[in-house]
Amino acid sequence: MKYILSFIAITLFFSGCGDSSTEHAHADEAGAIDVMLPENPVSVVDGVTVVEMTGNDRMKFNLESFVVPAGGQVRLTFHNRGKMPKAAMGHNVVFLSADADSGVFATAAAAARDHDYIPVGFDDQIVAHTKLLGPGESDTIEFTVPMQAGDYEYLCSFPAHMFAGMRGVMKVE
Ligand SMILES: [Cu+2]
Repeated sequence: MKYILSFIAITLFFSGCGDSSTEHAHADEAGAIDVMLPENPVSVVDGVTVVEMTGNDRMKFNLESFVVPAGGQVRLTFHNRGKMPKAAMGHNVVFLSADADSGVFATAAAAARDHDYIPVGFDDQIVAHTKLLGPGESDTIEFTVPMQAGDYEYLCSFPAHMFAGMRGVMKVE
């Protein structure tokens, strides 16, 4: 009986942690950095949409989507919260044009190691991108949102990361 009870307790413990594998459940991994992050990763300051994006060793962005006005200005800071070396777990954020095929792009990017996984010849499919970041690094970019409303995919172009879920959608309205 004692054994069964502890089994139930363990099951409850794990199911409790399960799906909430968001930032707070793993705050111990990130330490002080989490404390510095604003509660809302998207805000509007003087008409500019300010986005605080993070990536981690589990190949997750903190944002699956966000909304921006067509033709507006975005200031995005991307921070790699991971600890693994850049060569094994580098991250970037690449915003694609509305008509780009993210699967084709990611496949080409995977072969572009000498260009930090930004494939040559795809400039017309890229709205903006950050640098490829190693652990603890940050990069801030500013870009103008396209005038055309629609869904613009973003992804990490490090090999296999998009397919592992490191992707999202910028919704232009
Ligand atoms: Cu990545």
